[in-house]
Amino acid sequence: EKLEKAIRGYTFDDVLLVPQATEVEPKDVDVSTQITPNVRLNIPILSAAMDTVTEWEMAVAMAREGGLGVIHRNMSIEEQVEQVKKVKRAERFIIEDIITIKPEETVEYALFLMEKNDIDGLPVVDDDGMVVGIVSKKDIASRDGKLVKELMTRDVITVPESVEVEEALRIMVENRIDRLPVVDREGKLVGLITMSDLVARKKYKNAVRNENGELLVAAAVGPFDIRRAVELDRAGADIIVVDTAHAHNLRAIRAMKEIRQKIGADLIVGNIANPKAVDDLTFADAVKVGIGPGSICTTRVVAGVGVPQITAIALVADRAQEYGLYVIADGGIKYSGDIVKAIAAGADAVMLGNLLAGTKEAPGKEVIINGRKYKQYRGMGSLGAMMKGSAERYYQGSHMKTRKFVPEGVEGVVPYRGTVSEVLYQLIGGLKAGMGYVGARNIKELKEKGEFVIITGAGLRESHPHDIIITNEAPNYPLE
Ligand code: RVP
Repeated sequence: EKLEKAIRGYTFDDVLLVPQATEVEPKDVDVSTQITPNVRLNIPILSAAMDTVTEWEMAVAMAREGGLGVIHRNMSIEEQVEQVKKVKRAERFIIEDIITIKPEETVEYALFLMEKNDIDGLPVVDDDGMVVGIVSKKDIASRDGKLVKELMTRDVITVPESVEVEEALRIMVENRIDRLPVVDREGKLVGLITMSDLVARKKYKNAVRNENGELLVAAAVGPFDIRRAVELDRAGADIIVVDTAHAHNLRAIRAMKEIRQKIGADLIVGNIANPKAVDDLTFADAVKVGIGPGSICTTRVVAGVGVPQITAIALVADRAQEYGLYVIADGGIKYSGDIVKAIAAGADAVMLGNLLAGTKEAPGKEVIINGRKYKQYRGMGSLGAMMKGSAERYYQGSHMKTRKFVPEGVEGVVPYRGTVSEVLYQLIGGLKAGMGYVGARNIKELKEKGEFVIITGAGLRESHPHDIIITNEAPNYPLE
C-alpha cells in the first residue's frame, strides 16, 4: 500500500518541453524575474552559496550581468560582512575613500600622490576638511616649486550627498569637469564622483543595483546563526538566505523566525523538496528547492532521501503560489535547457553551482590535469568543506568536537569555463531560445505555458548528439 501511494518523480533528463505556436523571437523575450518582494533580477540566475562558487568577485560579476550572488558562510562573520561590503563598494558612484591634498603642499607632492594612486586630480581641503579647491594633472604639469594653492582651481563645483547619478553626470558634462566633490551641509568633503567611474558603470547595462547605485548581493547564514544574519543585514545584504540541507527541521524553523524578525532584508529559506514544508515556511519571502540534485551531492545515496528535481520544483511551486512565495530551483542544472525546464516547472529563478564553479571569478583553486585547466569544486557537505565549518548545514558536529563527519558531498574539479559573462551569455541564450519555442514572452508566461512530455531513456539518447565523434566542442555543450 505504501508503494501504491508513492508518486512518480521526474528530473531534468526525464522531460522535455513541447514546442508551441509562437510569435515570440528569442531576441525579444524578457528574462527578468522577481525573486523576493524587493528584489527583481534581470536574469533568473543566482550563484550558489558555496566556498568554491561565491565570494565577492563572483557576486560582483553576477550582479553586473543582472543576476545575484549568494556569498557563502564558510568563513567568520567579520569576513563575510567584509565580502558583502566589497560588493557594495564595487560600483558605488560616490567614492568615500578619497585621496586629498592640503593647499600648502607642493606641486611635486601632488603629482607624486596622483602617480602613486593612478588618478588625475585631487580635491584640496583645509585643516577643517572644507573643500577649498581642486587640482588636476593638467593644471600643474611642469610647474615645479609652486604650491598647490597657487595653481588650484578655486571655484569648485560641489554637490550634496543626496545627488543622484544622472544629476551628477549632467553637472559634469555641462561644466566640462571630470571630478565632482561631494560635501556635507557645512561644506566638508565626504565623497568624490568621477567621470571615469560613471563611464564604467554604463558598461553594465543589465546590472542590478539598489537606489544608491550599489550592486545587489545576498548572503547565506545558518538557521541558528542569528548574529550573522543581523550583521549581514546591517552590512547591506539585500537578501539573507538561510542555507541548510533540510529547512523543514522544526527546531531550525523556530530559529529562522527569529532571524526574520531581526532583519530588514528579504529572506529566502531552503532547501526543501516536499510541498508540506512550504506550509511551515510561509514567514519567508521565497523558498529554495532541491534535496539531493546537486552535482556534488551524495545525500540521496548516503541518506536515501530526496525528490527528483522537476517533480520537487513542480510540487513546491504549486504550494508556494498559494501563499505568494517565490521559488528558486537549486541544483542539478547541467545545460541551459535545464534552466528552461526548471522555470517551466514553476521556478522563478535557478541557482547554479557546477556551471559557475569553473569560471575565472569563482574562488576555487585552478589546477592543470593532462594539460587542461580545471577549477576545484566541492560540496558544502564534503569532508573538506565540513572540516572548514559547514558541518552544521547538515546538522552535524557544529562545534567541531569530534571531527568525525558523515559527508553528504564530494570534492573534485570542473573544466575551466572562462568568465561569468561568457558562461551566462550561453545560458541566457539557451533560455531565450527555449522561450521562443514555447511562445513565452517573459518568465511568467514560461511558467504558465510550459508543457512537458515525459521521455524514455531512448528519448534522452536521441536528445543528445549521437552517432558522431564531436571534433569541435561547442561553448554550450561541454564534452566532459
Ligand atoms: P549544482 O549546480 O548541481 O552543482 O548544485 C549546487 C547546489 O548543491 C548548491 O546550491 C547546494 O544547494 C547543493 N549543495 C552544496 N553542497 C552540497 C553537498 O555537499 N551535498 N550540496
